[in-house]
Amino acid sequence: MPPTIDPARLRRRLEELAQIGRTPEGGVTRLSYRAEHAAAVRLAARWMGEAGATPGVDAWGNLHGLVPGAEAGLPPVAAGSHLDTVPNGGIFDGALGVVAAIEAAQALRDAGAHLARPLLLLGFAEEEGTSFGVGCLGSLAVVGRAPAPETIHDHEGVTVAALLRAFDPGVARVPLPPAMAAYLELHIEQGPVLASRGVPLAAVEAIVGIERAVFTFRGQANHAGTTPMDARRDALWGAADLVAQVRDLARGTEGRAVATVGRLSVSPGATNVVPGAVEMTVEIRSAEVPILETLRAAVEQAGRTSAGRYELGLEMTAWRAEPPVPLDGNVRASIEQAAGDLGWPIMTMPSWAGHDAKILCARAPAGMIFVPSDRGISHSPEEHTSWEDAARGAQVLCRTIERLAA
Ligand code: HGY
Ligand code: MN
Ligand code: MN
Repeated sequence: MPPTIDPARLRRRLEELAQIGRTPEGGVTRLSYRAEHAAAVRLAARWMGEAGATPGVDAWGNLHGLVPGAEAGLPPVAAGSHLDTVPNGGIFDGALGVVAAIEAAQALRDAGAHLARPLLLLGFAEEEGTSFGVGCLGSLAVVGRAPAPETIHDHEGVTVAALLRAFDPGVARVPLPPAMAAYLELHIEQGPVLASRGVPLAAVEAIVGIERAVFTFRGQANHAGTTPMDARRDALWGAADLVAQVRDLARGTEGRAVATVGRLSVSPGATNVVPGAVEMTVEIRSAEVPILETLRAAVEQAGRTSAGRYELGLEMTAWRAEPPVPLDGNVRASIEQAAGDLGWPIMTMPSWAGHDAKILCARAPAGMIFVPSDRGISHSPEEHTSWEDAARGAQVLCRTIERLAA
């Protein structure tokens, strides 16, 4: 019997994991290093044990589990994704890749598959960048690129170092094994392509570049009634102009870039006070470096123009830039062959979402498998992938691992 994943167990586990951090709207909020994350790590570690892996948590809260290989001294094939979510996110983003990797390990063991290589199961912390403004923090730590934990903090000023000291999921503290022969990640597409084309699978060819900066406009808080319109230095006027400029500049690239102002905070934030300061995030994404460079410069210029128009101060943080990354051609070929072995159609496409796989490329040949997102929705309680599509992705992951680890 070829290794066959158990769709019912996959669904049952994803639904159980989805209860951790459940929101009233039916979404999930699982922020790294808080209680929900510790509970998710504990649960996934138990499942890893049931699949024959020895679980551990590294110094950055990354969960890992090693299944021994038949031959000594070979670096493992790694498979997983992230356990954190955006606020009120969906139940598949990240979680599917972690649970499917565990499911694949269990199917391979139950079928007595002969894997020469060990299998390393992974559940990264802090991929979303929600809490500390650094995306893929857990996987950056694995490849030695994380900022020092005492230098990054959440919006209440609590440092990652302090949160890590208090983070105790009840799993042995063990460093991650250093080497990997390959890294595989099953993930929902989070966009509309597969669903609209009726294709059940994709092998990802590249992951877009993502650049983020914070713009702060400073004007003068003042009385909303007694301050004439021509005597105001309203910080929100500058920010509002920049929001529109960011939209128009990205639209002007005709699909070659996207840009988002995802967080904007007005202070003092009272109905009867002219805004004195506005802090807003700007994020741009493209698969093409020249586009990113041109867009970054144009956004900065738009910010300066808006600030000058309304006599505002403007502070811009340095852009935190992750360049576009091609994924490994051989790993992608193994994914396509695995889908072929199983008789399923598969296409190739870029990822407009960032993923831990982009970071792991620095450590090992990396590949990603996408399954469809219904209506292309993600980072929302409405995020949904059919259980049949989820199981199909897990089966292709299992077959790909078998190919790479045999
Ligand atoms: O933002 C992203 O692209 C990913 O979902 N963290
Ligand atoms: Mn994700
Ligand atoms: Mn996400």
